Amino acid sequence: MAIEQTFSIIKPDAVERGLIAEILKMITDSGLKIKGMKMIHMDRAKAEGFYAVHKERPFFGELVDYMISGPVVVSCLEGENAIEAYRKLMGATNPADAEEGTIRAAYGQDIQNNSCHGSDGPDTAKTEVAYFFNENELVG
Ligand code: YYY
Ligand code: MG
Repeated sequence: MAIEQTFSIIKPDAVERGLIAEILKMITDSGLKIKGMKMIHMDRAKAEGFYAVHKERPFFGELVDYMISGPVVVSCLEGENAIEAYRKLMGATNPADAEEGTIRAAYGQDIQNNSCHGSDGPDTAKTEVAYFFNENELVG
């Protein structure tokens, strides 16, 4: 299996409730390695660019408002099959549908306040890592 990188966000609802450490522990316990990490507070343009793929969806405006409502922790994760492995660890988009043992089952509040983001494929992983990190910030 290939060593991959993926992109993760610990979203505002989780940061606000003091869950950074708990979520990072689930990530590192799963075997994923943190290559780069920082806490940021996105402005509207940054969040709109990040979620541009959803801009025609009815929830886009609220999603962007939420993503800029507070700080987030962005990271680049690395490991075997990292993209799929991290999607599995996060669980379903709607926490109500997320399997036990996943981040969203443990901490997600509703479909919007679902605590985490993870890239959905190799192309988006590359784009998303590069959208938030310079090469020299991937120090892990
Ligand atoms: O990749 P993932 O985060 O699991 O879901 P997406 O379908 O890419 O949607 C991105 C983001 O948008 C989701 O995490 C919450 C929000 N969202 C929403 O607020 N309402 C929906 N009906 C669908 C998604
Ligand atoms: Mg997605």
